[in-house]
Amino acid sequence: MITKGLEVVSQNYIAGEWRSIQGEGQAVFNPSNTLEKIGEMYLSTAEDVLEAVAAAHAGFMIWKKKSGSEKSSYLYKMADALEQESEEVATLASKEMGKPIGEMLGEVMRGVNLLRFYAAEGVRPTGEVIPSTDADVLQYTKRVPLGVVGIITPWNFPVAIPIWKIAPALICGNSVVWKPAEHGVLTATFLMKVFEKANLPKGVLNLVIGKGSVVGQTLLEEAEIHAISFTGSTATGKNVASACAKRNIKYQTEMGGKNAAIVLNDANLEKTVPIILSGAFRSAGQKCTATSRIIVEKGIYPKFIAAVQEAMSAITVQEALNNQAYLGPVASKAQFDTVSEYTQLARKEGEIIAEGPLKTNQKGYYIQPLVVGGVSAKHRLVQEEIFGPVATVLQVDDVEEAIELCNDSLYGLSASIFTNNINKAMQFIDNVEVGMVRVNQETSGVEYQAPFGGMKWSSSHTREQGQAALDFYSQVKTCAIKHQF
Ligand code: UN1
Repeated sequence: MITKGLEVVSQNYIAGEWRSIQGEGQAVFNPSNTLEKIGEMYLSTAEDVLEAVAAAHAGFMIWKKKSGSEKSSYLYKMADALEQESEEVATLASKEMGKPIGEMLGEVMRGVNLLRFYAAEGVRPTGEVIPSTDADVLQYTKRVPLGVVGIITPWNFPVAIPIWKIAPALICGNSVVWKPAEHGVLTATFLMKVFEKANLPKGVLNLVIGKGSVVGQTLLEEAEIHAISFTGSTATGKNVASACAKRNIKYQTEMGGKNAAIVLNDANLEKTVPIILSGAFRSAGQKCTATSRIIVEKGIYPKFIAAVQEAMSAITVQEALNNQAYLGPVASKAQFDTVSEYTQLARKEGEIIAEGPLKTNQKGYYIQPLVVGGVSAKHRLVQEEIFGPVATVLQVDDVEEAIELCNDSLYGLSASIFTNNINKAMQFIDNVEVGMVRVNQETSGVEYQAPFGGMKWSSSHTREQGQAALDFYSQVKTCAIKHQF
């Protein structure tokens, strides 16, 4: 059982069985109300990881023999089970990491859609026929699985990110060992409980709860795996990449962002401002795609600032299960401390252009959303990923300067421009150094059927979601058959 009273207890799922994790449990508290205990987290050892990997090898031997349509039917069952339990999953996830329930329900549905999208891939073409120079040779390609894939996921999308890695990994014929972030372990345990209903063969999908320094490190350095897909901080992503490169294991890292939204003089402010604030403050800014730099052309700057100030006064900061919450708390004490350092820096070295309400009537990790100006383009607030509800504003002379500032970043995940001038929008699309470019749209919330990923230090230049994900979770075999021999 994963529940003890009303609380959830983290467990491993290995070789088709639930395993209690030995050792001392740690209480998990609700970030919206730190007096409310919601469960207990137990942490695995390196042996648990090796056992899960051994189970995944056995699972792979069975799974790789399944036809595409057989794998497909398992994924459809996973989707149906998740859809049925969507409210329970969303409620637990909101309680565990503080994302408002409305947004979390949307995230769970994104998970359902991702499962169905990849289920359908089971019956789509996986290769091509390439004419040979010899008329009696049939030459073609086929995608084959990698083997056992390690999946390391963050806490900020505790449902959608695991699914957008697990679903393509499975449909390509791999088995999986999944290590979720510590602030998402209860959701991960519950999600696995839901997926158990699909009755995947034993060992095909395994869950190991634990610390990055133990579980993650064992996966990276000791376990016999064939690939790692990681989403998290750039610092950890660098370690993942170098550990995998040393072993020649295929890897994919999705890391930070410092995403800019450009507002040109002709922008429709009534529509633009709500989109920018949504990008900056929903999920309390804890998205790698969050809007964290707002670059405004000088002709519209005063009007834009006035509109932002007005809109910010309507933002609500509430506990995650409150339907009225525009944003909830940040996910954890560690997150609260890091983001608070940036808000203090903003108050000391910047000029506060607008601030949202401060929630004081409850004990939780609430941070007052801030729009900050008065800092140079090289300032830490403009260059470093904050991962909290803080956005900085810069003023520019024209679109050329806006694009230059937008590109003045280590990161290159997503960027938006707000304008109805097609020439300037195209100039932006052609010159901006990011993986996801948007016109009159938020920097976050890329659709699941489209490729997701960044340039520069935002990703390992691979792409997730959509059909692009299949490139990572499979390898191409070129086959040539000589007949009339
Ligand atoms: C989104 O913008 O819809 O970790 C998803 C992250 C990203 C996911 C963003 N990999 O925040």
